[in-house]
Amino acid sequence: MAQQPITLIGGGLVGALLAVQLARHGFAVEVYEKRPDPRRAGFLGGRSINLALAERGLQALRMAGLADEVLQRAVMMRGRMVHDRDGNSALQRYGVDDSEVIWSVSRGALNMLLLDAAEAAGVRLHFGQSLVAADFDAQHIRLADTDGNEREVSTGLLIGADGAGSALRAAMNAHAPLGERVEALGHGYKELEIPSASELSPALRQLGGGRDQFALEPHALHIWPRGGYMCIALPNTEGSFTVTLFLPASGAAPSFATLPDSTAAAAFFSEQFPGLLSLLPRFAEDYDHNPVGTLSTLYLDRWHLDGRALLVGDAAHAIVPFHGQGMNCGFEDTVVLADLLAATPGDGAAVFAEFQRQRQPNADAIAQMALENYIEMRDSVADPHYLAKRELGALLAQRLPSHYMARYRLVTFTHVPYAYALERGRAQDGLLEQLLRDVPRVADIDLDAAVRLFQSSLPPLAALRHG
Ligand code: FAD
Ligand code: 8R5
Repeated sequence: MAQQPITLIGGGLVGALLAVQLARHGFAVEVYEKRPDPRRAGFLGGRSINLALAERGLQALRMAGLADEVLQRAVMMRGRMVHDRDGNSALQRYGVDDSEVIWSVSRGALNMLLLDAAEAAGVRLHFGQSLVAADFDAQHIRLADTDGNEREVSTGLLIGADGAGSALRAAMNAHAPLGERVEALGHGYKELEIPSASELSPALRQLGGGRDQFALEPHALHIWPRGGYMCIALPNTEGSFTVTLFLPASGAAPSFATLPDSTAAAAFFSEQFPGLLSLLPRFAEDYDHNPVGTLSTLYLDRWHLDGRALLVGDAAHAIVPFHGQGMNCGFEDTVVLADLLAATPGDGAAVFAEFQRQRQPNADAIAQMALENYIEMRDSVADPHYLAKRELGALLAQRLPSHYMARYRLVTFTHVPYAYALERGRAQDGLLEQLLRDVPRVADIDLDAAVRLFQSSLPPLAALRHG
């Protein structure tokens, strides 16, 4: 098989999974990863950072034969647990039943599993090798090792999976402008940790029993919506939770600018998140040591340089985190790209152009929906009109599943293109608004008439594939 070898920059989540898929298709793949091998040097002792894995990402893992192994270490999240100011909480299910759930997975563990799979598939991994420059005409890249020593290697087809701050993107952009636009959200985030219940309260350990391992309901994504900002928490397998505070970066209080240290932040938390604060014994250390992360959306006019180099994952389309789809979207990229390359291995230019043609409208759509979901999470989840729409939607989903599926479910539990979910969601939302404008209380709505309205206004839903 005389296929052109492939040079992948970045062995993160997308790079490692793409490497597995390409190697399985018979390509020779080299991966250059900036950081040391996490399986040796380690995520051990570091903070546990988790991500929500949904159907799109799961499907890509399934196709690589890795889904079961990943799910074994994942924590099921059935819905959002919304915590109000008075300390009450209520679960809003994400789907109709336990077949529609998302999964909390450890980034470190997932990355290591993918690297193992890549190596087993014959991929050659090079760690501590950071891309610093690329010569696209001569087909060379320049790499720096962890001591700063540089060397040049010749490349095959170049693919950049080196994340939101992509060095390959910078090199491509210097060669021929990609039309890069970065839109900062203006909000940042900070991570905090809720230890497992047994660590939180040694007394609980004495009582024994696995159920008390978690300080909060483990099978949920927790949200403390507060209007202009919020906290969330995702469960870890060991019984701890990773909490993330999302807040404006600057401007009037509260913002990260007005809460520069844990003293100011503790006063703020005791006012806005008192129940949560009591679960954060290391609040001061976490707040003072963990950096404020930035959030932005990346748009490019071009994802590739003819047939010579292509960007995938966050390097091509970094988005804000509020739909929990960054990794899921990147994993979906890997399946599309590996299939296109396998079908036309000799024509990089055609494959890269076709990849962008297929994926960019969908990347733009999930970028938009992720921005919208921030408003929904921090604000609308507690809004009566929003809850009425949700309730009416749930009734329609039961009565007319051929014509109504909530946008969140289309994004999270199906494989329909993101652009379709965005468009369909708009149309459905317009009809729900229309129904509730005439009859504001869901209980008073004539469901038969609602069903007829949806049937006459919208085509049946596109073929819906569930996992
Ligand atoms: P990355 O995972 O960032 O990997 C890039 C890799 O390239 C890294 O290993 C890096 O070391 C390497 N690299 C960088 N520069 C160079 C260089 N010059 N040379 C060589 N290698 C280089 N998505 C979800 O779907 N669900 C979630 O719940 C979710 N939660 C998130 C939580 C956090 C805290 C963050 C930050 C993101 C979250 N995301 C989530 C988004 C998700 O992490 C990204 O979309 C995903 O990791 C993108 O994968 P990637 O491989 O493109 O980039
Ligand atoms: N990313 C997520 C959702 C949607 C939840 C819902 C939201 C943390 C930096 Cl903010 C966020 C979701 O609509 O009820 N699913 O998965 C993951 C999220 O944030 C991740 C953990 C995150 C970047 C910090």
